[in-house]
Amino acid sequence: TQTLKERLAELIPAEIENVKAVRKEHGAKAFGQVTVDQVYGGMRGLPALLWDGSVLDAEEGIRFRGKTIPDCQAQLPKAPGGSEPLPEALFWLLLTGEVPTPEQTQALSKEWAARAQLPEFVEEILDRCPPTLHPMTQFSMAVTALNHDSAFAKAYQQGISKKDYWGPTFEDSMDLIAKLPNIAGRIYRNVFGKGKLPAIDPSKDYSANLATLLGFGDNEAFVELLRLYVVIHSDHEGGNVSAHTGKLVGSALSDPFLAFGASLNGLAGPLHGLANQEVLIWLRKMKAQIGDDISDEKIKEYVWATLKGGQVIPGYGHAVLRKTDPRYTAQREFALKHLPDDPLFKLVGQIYKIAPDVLLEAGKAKNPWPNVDAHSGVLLTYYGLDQMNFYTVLFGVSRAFGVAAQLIWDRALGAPLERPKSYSTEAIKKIFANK
Ligand code: FAM
Repeated sequence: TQTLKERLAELIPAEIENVKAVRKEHGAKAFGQVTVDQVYGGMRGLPALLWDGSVLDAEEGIRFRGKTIPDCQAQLPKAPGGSEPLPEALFWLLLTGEVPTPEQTQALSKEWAARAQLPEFVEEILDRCPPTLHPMTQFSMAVTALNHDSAFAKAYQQGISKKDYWGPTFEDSMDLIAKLPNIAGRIYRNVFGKGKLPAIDPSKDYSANLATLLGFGDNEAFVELLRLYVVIHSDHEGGNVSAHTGKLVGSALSDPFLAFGASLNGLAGPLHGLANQEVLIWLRKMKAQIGDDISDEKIKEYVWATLKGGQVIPGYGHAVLRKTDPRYTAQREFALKHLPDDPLFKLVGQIYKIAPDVLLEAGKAKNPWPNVDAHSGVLLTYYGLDQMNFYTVLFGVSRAFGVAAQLIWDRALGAPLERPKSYSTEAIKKIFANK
């Protein structure tokens, strides 16, 4: 069975030529103007990054190498007896644009299980953290510390040729992804006191091992949820904060551990990955304030009160999407299948009927619809993983797939150091004074 690295080595030369041809023919052409508002407004819609792994359409949502989430659920290999796509197959797809065979998928599971062990000093760093140190901070510290054994950093010191950068980047990326379940599991057990970490089972797939390390491995429905969860949170084109950060830091030839550690610090922001924790906190506060008789009217009042308090409705809105996030829909369908009568699931559905109209009436948010975070915590809570300040760690485990895939392709294509131009307001006033 051909390995992922062998298949990638076959694909890279043709893609280098493809990019050369596109730049030769179109390189000097302009997308269009950049407005002053885009400079002040967070670069919304600014054509600035290249990434082939996934593209986000405002109306339709994410496509992974052209495939929607339902396409992936239909076409990607599953675990024996499972119905959700395997993250191993998603990683193969992100990197190659091809669907791997079940054998190739299984080989990835084994490869990651073989590379899963953490260096002892990283385990000690995690064990020394006070439980009051946020799980995301611990996560980023451990990932950054893995730089200690980076193949890329070592190769660079030994004078590797630029055309070979992608090889050690691939090796570091495989080690990174493989080691995340042990990091996440160790943090979870340290912070929430769930006993000794079990060993990785080399005969199990990535999600099954992750579930076991968290203490939920004997619940097949939870393992299936993790498979879906890791697939849908993996990549969301190149411009979201965690993907963009990883790409930028990697462009300085910082190795994948340093680059993904930076991504995690971006993901830890409440407007990005931490939103899945914020949603649960918001739901809990709403339930505490309203009590058990949660009528539409009371929910509407609570949503308005949040907005009037100058806070955002967590789990709603998006910088690109202008429709309900298909990652929300995929989770809703999972819930309808596995936990249709769960009260918290029903509450999320009730809010879905009310919050968009309030956001539309408030008139500020360009997208009043729910995003991926509106639903994820409800599913994890149902299965007993109800420690919400751990949720973004799971988001981070998944996002490593997209960030690592980008880093490998950036090095393969010789992506240069990223260095956009900044302006002062004084300069902007001068430039546009007479225009
Ligand atoms: N609740 C209240 N106000 C919102 C809002 C929401 N859910 N979404 C946007 N707005 C406001 C936004 O704060 C801005 O107000 P100001 O002009 O006062 O700053 C205005 O509407 C225009 O913003 P926008 O252009 O519609 O959205 P942005 O592209 O600036 O921001 C988000 C996009 C995701 C940061 C924003 O929708 C938000 O804060 N959502 C709540 C937090 C959240 O759920 N984040 C997770 C996003 C998810 F995709 C992820 O990355 N995991």
